[in-house]
Amino acid sequence: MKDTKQKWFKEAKFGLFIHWGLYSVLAGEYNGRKTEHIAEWIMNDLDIPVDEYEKLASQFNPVKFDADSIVKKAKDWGMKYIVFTSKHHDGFAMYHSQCSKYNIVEATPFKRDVLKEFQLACEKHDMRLGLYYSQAQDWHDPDGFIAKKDNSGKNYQAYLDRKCVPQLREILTGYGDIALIWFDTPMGTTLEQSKRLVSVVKELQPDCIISGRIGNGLGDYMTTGDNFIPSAPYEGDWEVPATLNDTWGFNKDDHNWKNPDDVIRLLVKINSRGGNYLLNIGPDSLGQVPPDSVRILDKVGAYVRENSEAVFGTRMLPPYAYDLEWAQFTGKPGKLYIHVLKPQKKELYLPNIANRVKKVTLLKTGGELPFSMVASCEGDSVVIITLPDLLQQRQNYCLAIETEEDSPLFEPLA
Ligand code: FHN
Repeated sequence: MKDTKQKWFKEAKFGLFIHWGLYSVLAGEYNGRKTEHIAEWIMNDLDIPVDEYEKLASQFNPVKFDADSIVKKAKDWGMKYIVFTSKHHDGFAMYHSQCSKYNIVEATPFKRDVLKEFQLACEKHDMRLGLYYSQAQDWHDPDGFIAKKDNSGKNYQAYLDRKCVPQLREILTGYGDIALIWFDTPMGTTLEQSKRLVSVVKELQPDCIISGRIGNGLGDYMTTGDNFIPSAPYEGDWEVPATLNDTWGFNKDDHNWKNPDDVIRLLVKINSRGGNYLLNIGPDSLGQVPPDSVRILDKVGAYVRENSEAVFGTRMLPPYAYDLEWAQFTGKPGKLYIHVLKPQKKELYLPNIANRVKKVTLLKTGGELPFSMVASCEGDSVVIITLPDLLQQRQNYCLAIETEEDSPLFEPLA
């Protein structure tokens, strides 16, 4: 079982992933060819030569970028941490690196250190800042790994010494408190090499936690596959990295946006199984967050704000808890939250709820709802909650069931 020993991560439940880099200039298309894969992989998937891809830097001038407004939005959406791509697989540093000129300050007309701007905005808005760093894949450095290509003849250790470790030191010393380092795609990283990366992180920032994708089982928490939700509750600290459409980096042709109602469901489903939801935005080449991402997250954020008690600090529910079409459940000791996600008629029937219910309220207002307990013919107790007229046929609201402190939230099925 993974344990970050960091209360903030255990209680966070909702974070913002930001994939932003040179690939946003291409937005999924290079020389008339469109990528069919995630847009930040376009260099690899369309075999763009390094010297051609490098030229994108001279076109990257994201004058609409505003770290403050993005962080403020994340705060409004109820997110508790941000993870920003300081360097993705393309090898381009989105901060002022001293050990590679291939960075946003020295190689672009923009010349601004966007990581510094994120740091200051996060400090201002009391938001934790985590950094994605692609430790193994680096398609720019001749010795970095490249997925799906021939990596024989590469001296990965030389790349680690020359670029990866020095850059890690830079991001861990120049940008204030870093809440976590989000390593990704370890590929051929050996156990010894992973251990070295861990020791660099912990030596510089002992409280900084490390994603599961450092490889070799060393992360402080489990990172699931992209958009993958474990089918049952999972003990310990973990996180689901997820997209709002089918790409991480900006793709002008990807309009397969998730429905906000589905995103709310996914959030509380992940929370009820014990995990955090790290949801992505991919700003465009001007630094603008796609309006569809804002539209979806505004709606999700409104739900999270109204029902924050039923999201933050919730604990994993037992495996026999419900997973219903019309409702998802989250809980804390003495409290069970019913997220009603589909319109219901006058009464809610909840079998197998632990039977020492003290009170049922509408979480948003605190208003009490009438309820009764009856024994089903199978012998277990059923809680029946009567919905007031104004809640009937409505969706996306949350009810709180208060039980005796030591009462289990659900009765195991007989
Ligand atoms: O290859 C990356 C991908 O571009 C993206 O960064 C995701 C986020 O989880 N991680 C890798 C694929 O799993």
